Amino acid sequence: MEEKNLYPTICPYCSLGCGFFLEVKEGKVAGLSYMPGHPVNEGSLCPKGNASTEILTHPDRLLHPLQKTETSWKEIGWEEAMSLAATKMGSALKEYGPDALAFLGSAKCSNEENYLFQKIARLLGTNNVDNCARLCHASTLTGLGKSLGAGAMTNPLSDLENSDCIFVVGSNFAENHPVISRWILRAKERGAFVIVADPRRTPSTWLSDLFLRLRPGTDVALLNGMMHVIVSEGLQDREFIRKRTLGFERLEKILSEYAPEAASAITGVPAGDIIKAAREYAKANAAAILYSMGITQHISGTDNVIACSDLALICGQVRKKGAGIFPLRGQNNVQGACDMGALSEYFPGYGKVGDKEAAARLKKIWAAEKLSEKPGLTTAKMSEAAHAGKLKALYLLGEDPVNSHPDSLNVRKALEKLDFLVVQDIFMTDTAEYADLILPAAAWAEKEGSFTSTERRVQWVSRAIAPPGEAKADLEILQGFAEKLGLGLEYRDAGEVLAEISRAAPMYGGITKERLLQAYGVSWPCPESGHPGTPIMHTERFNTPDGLARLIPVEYRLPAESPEPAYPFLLTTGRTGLHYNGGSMSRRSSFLLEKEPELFVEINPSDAQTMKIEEGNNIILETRRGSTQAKARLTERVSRGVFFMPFHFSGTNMLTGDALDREAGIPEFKVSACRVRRV
Ligand SMILES: Nc1nc2c(c(=O)[nH]1)N[C@H]1C(S)=C(S)[C@@H](COP(=O)(O)OP(=O)(O)OC[C@H]3O[C@@H](n4cnc5c(=O)[nH]c(N)nc54)[C@H](O)[C@@H]3O)O[C@H]1N2
Ligand SMILES: Nc1nc2c(c(=O)[nH]1)N[C@H]1C(S)=C(S)[C@@H](COP(=O)(O)OP(=O)(O)OC[C@H]3O[C@@H](n4cnc5c(=O)[nH]c(N)nc54)[C@H](O)[C@@H]3O)O[C@H]1N2
Ligand code: SF4
Ligand SMILES: [Mo]
Repeated sequence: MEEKNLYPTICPYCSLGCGFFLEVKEGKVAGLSYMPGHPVNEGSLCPKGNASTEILTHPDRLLHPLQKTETSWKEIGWEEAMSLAATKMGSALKEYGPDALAFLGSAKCSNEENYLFQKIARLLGTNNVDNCARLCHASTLTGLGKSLGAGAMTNPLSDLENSDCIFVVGSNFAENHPVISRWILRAKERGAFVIVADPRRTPSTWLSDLFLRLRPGTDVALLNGMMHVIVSEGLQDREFIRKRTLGFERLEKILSEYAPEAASAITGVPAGDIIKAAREYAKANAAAILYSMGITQHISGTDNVIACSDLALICGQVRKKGAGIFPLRGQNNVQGACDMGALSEYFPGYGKVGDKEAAARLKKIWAAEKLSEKPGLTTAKMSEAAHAGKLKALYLLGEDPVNSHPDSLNVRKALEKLDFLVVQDIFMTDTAEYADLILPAAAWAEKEGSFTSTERRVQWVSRAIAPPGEAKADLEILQGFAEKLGLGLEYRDAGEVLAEISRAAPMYGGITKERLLQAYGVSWPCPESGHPGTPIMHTERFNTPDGLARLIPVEYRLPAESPEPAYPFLLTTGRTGLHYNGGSMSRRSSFLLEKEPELFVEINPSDAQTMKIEEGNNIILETRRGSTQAKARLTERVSRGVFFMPFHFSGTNMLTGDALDREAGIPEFKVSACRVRRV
């Protein structure tokens, strides 16, 4: 009998990049074992990581290419599928021009796959390529891009252990990035002070020394209020401000309007707590800011991120151990999908679309005659263009917009309007139901490639088992498609694609497959071979042209929707620990589904009493967009007047609206006005 082999791999769920070993016996996954040496998780995994192998063998896996017929689906061969995809996309291109095509990349796919995907789009003449970062950390790219010159986490996750103060703003890390709790707990053991700003009580707020329960969407007022205290008490780092930043005077001017009492009136946080938080953060030897969707998914997402960065910069809380800004990314490869240029406004390595020099570099590497200079459509704009009849064909790689994009009834209508939709996924999704062609993809353990975690750690995943049925690695499918379109794109394997990436994206300059195969990967920027990688960024200079960070004043603005007589409550959406995003993966884990089987909505008990709603009642939530039914869960986790609903089961995004942050194009998933009734 064959021995049990161990294959090192990376968890396919969230962005932390936790490592473990797949146990493979006779070509099949027999289980997993822990990897105590891994620098991020030291062997530990959260429930999703532990349940991750279940999806590999799930009976719902897509096994064959499927073509839509009048009544259902027909299995077809790969040759026919590739011809169909190329003919349909090709004829839309010929008839309507390149901008009638769009490509949604996948934060669940490898760097090599996303790189090839955006290359196909751009060689066809369009920048209409995007990925789910648009719904997630687009405001980090714009906000930190402006202030630090790079929209990425500054320090490694394990460095949180060295922090003396950890300020968490709009992140429920204990449920959504559970493994970092170990580093935060170690910091607490050393005496660190933990502050959490969140409208809800969550397992993360339970770990805090100070809980700032602010009103949804008021973070700029809170952060400006803290900066007001710091500057008026002279706690800022004057030398750092003078030597490494520009713009302090302009920032200082607007802070005068945010005295603690004024900030308290907007946020609902007691003025004394704002003062306490400001002093703890500014006086700490090393203080870290951790943030995530609670501040990015607002129409003021970019402003929120800038305010976090301003706070860190005026206190000099960057460039050193235990300090820094930690935007907790979401998907296992959302950092990589962005680095690879699966974004409408950026080429690989963040060269700006429209920048002549960036285009010239890329044209040389690709031996391309021409690249479009026009920024492409972002996710939301793709939907608009489909409605307007301007977008004709969409290639969707590993994303489930029907469950994950805002105003989903409208998304469904947009998908119906397309002449041709191809969906490439590991499972049949609610979105795939709208496809003309479905392509079955191999899951992470069934293929090889690199993935970049939230701390910029690029890690290699090797193929441990064969994909089921006729499913193929995404890279292979994309190459087949490109070949039919006459684009060439012949690469021996993912390693050869990575070699091209290292030329196209300067921060990957020294990263090769061979190097990644040595323990636990490398953190970019790694500009040339032999470079050790960069765990802490901005130690000497920022990524701006002159090396200085920008302090940028931002003002508090109201969210797009506020409670009003017809919709008197506030709905906020997000996550729970046991499910994942649109649910296509986690709802297929019996382990996870058993513990969290259905859609629920959190209601404050006093609101429930007024409306005669009891625990477990089915209730209907309505917004201007639509209505959804969910089980009532009575809990003090939410304040009066606020409802919380996760989006892991179909229906939640029928409620959310498509108001966008102007710069980043991110939707305001965190605030909708709603009303509620019993079924
Ligand atoms: N278990 C699990 N883990 C996940 C995921 C998952 O679906 N399930 N998804 C992954 C992905 S893609 C992402 S992006 C991350 C997201 O991880 P998180 O950002 O932690 O997720 P959310 O639950 O969306 O929101 C975080 C917190 O923001 C709070 N919040 C809401 N509005 C506001 C506000 O106006 N201000 C402030 N300060 N806080 C506010 C919410 O109450 C919530 O506690 O998680 C990743 N990890
Ligand atoms: N209401 C509300 N909506 C939200 C949010 C919120 O907080 N509230 N958060 C937003 C955020 S932060 C995000 S990131 C988005 C996430 O939005 P999506 O990216 O749509 O979320 P997922 O459900 O993770 O979808 C990933 C898809 O990839 C497939 N997949 C997995 N592995 C592979 C693979 O190897 N190859 C291929 N081809 N496919 C694969 C999965 O089966 C799944 O269908 O949702 C957003 N939507
Ligand atoms: S914390 Fe994230 S990467 Fe780690 S095991 Fe859990 S889901 Fe996987
Ligand atoms: Mo995300």
